[in-house]
Amino acid sequence: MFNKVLIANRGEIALRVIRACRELGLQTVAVYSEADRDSLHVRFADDDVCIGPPPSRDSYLNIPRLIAAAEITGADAIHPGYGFLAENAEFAETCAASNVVFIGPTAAQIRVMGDKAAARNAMAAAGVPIIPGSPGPVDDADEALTLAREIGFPVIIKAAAGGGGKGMRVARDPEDFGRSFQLARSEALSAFGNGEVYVEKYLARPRHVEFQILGDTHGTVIHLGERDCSVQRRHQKLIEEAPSPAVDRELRARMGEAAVRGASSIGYTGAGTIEMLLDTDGSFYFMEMNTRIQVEHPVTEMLTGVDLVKEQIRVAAGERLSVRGLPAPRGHVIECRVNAEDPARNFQPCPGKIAVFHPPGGPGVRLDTHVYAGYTVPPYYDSLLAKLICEGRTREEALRRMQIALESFIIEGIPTTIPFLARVMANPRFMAGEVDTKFLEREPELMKEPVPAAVA
Ligand code: MV4
Repeated sequence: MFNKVLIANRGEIALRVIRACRELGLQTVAVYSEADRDSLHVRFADDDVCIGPPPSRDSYLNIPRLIAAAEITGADAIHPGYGFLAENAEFAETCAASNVVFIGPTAAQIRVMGDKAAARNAMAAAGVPIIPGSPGPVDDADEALTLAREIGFPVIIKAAAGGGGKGMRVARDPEDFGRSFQLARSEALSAFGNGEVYVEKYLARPRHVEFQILGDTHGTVIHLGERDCSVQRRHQKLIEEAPSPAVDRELRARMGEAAVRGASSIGYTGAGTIEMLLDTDGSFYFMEMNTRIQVEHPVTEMLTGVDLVKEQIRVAAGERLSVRGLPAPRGHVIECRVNAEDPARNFQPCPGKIAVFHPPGGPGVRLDTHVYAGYTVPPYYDSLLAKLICEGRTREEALRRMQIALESFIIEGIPTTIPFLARVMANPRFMAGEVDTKFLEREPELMKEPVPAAVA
């Protein structure tokens, strides 16, 4: 087992990893930019290193500085968290070359899953259902149109180097195709420096259902059930829940078996997530594989009782998984991401000083946050303030606890998405579990602050 772990991240996930390290009796090293000097992850770590000015490229994304921080503090492992360098194969390789263990999968596994077309092919080879589409990238418009006709319209054109919804264009019919194809290619080229695109059958109202995977270096690969992440805005997940209202035991077994088969086919080690699209007819298809711990990992932790971050650390140290399979499900879990954004102003980020902070609590309530009264949210990084997770014996109980927790969650000094989240939790379609990836598109009034009732 390691002696000292450097957390190459900030915010709530840095605190989360520090907690897991402390439970395992490991020393911790925090790295921080000048903007994060007063952050709690610096305060709670055993050691800390300032790695540069606020811009991420000069701090949290700066590989030489992170490796140097590990060397001067004697860290023998690095946990990348999520975002930043968590899925950067070069970082994983540089750690290995510097004799620092990268807590995550191998660079090769990161690389293959980072190329969306290569990932599709790897999954297809493992017999995982993939969305009907082109066998690989297509660069000729006429060839692509012929493929689209074979697949059947509507089709979606996706960037091979893309992901997270960037560089995607839907073509409704042959007349629409040429323009959509060229637009997707030019967007992919400008966004990723790689204009390669591929064509898929377009699913009109899919759910985003993802399976949590754990693999160790002794050949064991398991899944820990699914999370339904369909409530998204511009491909940013806002609300996640488990189990999915649309997945029953039989479907869970089939999807889970496919997810494990896909991960096993590349000998996956560590924590990972197989993202799938679940169509309205119950058919499911591989979408992407994330080779990191995800923001929404607490949903699975609260449903299964498995500490995913401790599992990551144990696996990286060569130990076996401490869980052998999916524990008997217990109840229901919902997570809301609380962001420093203003729903009334198109969710624009609102950094600034938090004047008042009162966290919710009570049975079944977990809050993962790094903020506190007096903390100043910096403008340089993502706007996540906290993850509020509520569990219950039933979905109704988890939902009720979430509604009450949101009402008692006080943050003053900056706008937050709490009022918006409270509206979603009271929305009849959400309460009925009738959501898919277009849910927010169909409920535009959720984005608007209700006009205060006229004073009589
Ligand atoms: C799709 C799709 C429908 N059909 N692919 C969005 C981001 C990236 N992960 C892939 N995405 C989609 N791919 C086919 N063939 C719809 C989406 C999609 C989506 C997927 C999951 C969660 C939210 C979404 C929002 C818009 C579109």
